[in-house]
Amino acid sequence: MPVGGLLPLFSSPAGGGLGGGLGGGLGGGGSGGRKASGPAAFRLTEKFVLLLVFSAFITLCFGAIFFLPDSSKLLSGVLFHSSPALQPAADHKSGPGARAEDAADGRARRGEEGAPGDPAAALEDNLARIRENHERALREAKETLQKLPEEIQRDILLEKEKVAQDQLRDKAVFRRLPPVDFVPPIGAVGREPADAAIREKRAKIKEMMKHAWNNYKRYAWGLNELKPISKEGHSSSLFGSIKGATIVDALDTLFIMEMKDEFEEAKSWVEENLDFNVNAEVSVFEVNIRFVGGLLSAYYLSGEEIFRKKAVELGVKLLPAFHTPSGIPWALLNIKSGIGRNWPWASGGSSILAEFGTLHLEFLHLSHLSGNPIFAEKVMNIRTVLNNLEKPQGLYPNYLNPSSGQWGQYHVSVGGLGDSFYEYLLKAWLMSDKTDLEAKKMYFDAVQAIETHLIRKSSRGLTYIAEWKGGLLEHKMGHLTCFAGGMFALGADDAPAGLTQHYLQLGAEIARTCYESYNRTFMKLGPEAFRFDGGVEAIATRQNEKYYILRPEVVETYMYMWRLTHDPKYRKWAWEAVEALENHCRVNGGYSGLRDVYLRHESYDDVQQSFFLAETLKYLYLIFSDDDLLPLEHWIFNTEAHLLPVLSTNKKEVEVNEK
Ligand code: DMJ
Repeated sequence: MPVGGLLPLFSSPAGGGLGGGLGGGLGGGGSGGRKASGPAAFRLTEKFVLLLVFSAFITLCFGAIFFLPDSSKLLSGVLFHSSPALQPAADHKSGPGARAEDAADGRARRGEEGAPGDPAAALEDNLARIRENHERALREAKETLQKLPEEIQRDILLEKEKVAQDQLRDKAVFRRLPPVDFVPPIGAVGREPADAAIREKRAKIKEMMKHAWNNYKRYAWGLNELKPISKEGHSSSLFGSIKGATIVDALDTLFIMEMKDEFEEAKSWVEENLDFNVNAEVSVFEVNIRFVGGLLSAYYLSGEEIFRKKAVELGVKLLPAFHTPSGIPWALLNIKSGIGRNWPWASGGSSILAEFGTLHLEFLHLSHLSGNPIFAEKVMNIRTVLNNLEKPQGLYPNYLNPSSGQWGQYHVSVGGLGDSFYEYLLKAWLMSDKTDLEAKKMYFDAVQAIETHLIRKSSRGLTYIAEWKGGLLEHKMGHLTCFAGGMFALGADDAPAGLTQHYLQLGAEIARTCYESYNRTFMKLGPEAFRFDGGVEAIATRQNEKYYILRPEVVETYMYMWRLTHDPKYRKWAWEAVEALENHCRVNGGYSGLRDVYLRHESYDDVQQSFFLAETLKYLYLIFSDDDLLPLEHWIFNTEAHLLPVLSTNKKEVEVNEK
């Protein structure tokens, strides 16, 4: 039936005027010659009133769709039936004003119901979200209405002032960078090893660094990483549009290997091209450990001002990440707008322990080198929040909500998501010249809880660190977890009474287990994760855990164990790793990760990770160097193996030359 047939009131005898136009138009071509008569014949004024009522009704309907909060979702969900999976990540965006739990909520719904593609679920999902938004808006409006207008105005002014002050303070830090007396580094370059065989091995590792560097320079110069098979640049979203990750990550390795020309060309690139004034959403953790850490390290080794300047400049850019109700920083930050958010997958919109817990060392040095306490204040506040929280069985869960300041999911791990938090507690103690007693206590308390609840021995005697999920153990250990052998050994000297030998032994046992994870593969390189269940020990059982991406943690532990015990087996194991890297990861265009270390033939992932140059090759080089190269009592390695000097007590009064 034509619509015109439903609307006799609007047809006019001549088909002209307003009513005729509308009726004729809607009804199509058939009603033009019909004569209006009887009750349907209205006077002009009546017609006008009716028209007014009708247009008011239409306006109301459209208004509801377009102007109610979240109407865009209503439009896409109701009118266009778009799949939630295809919608923009707006529901995951949790800027300073948004609630982090919204993001997690959205994700949980998707995950549980398998909603993508199911229009009914999508509709329900959208309506629920609209309801939620309405309720929240009402709540907020009610709260605001209870205030006097003067109070509201004052709140707005205060908030504005706070943001402006923060911005000014952040800028001032950079503008007023004070002169600093450069302290010549201790053991920044070492002697040639006396033993010819060791000398040769060390020279081989330097040659590997040259191969990795030259290929990066040739095919990916100025980009973040190299694709050694495709022979082109590789960009990771971790750094947004910040460029040059490999250059900054490699600086200190080039320096200690005395690759002077390469160091100079890297320095020139930093001077001319390293640019942080970009519109980039970055991982605060990754940018801190690689870029801030790499620049600080290059400064402390070379004394070149450009590195201090760039490190502080970048540090300032990261400060808005801390603008959260608890001061626990966001994981992701747009360094132009200063808007932060968390990973959409993180439990309950939480920040991640290993991320916000791995800023401490670099931020203390930023305060040290800028003469401004703001960086140190930010990381000390993280510690305060952590110390005020109840810990389940003395353990630190991996998730902490920055809005509520409360734990998220109870998942504890010394590998991914938790790892470097523990490392930084120990290193904060060591870097403070053993004055930061709070860090020491936190570290040893945490390690004690880890030993009780996570560390186990397999039936054939391999010690491993499992993962803890709300009281249940998953008998899996990640490649990342293997750094812990070195950590236990490094902390052993200061362990509570009588436990020094115990922690050295624990370090050695973890090193052995991780060595086994390498030795039980075809490639003699370790998988991403290995298990101790279903009759296997130190072997990956899941296909998606069989890859190796040039990670350093196992040789990192060998390095500490070698330095602390001089047991020759650590040099032997390290050399086996060198041979495996040469046999399976070296290609014409550099070094590549492997998709499956149990296969007989290499399947390359085609990425030369920047940490291969920053960490893996540096630790290997140190294993075949004398101990006077970067002595452990003077240098702390950040989690990306960048070098930070111990802030010894007589150096604490910043060597600032207030001229
Ligand atoms: C590096 O970026 C750092 O070592 C970090 O702590 C963990 N992941 C990689 C290397 O595996």
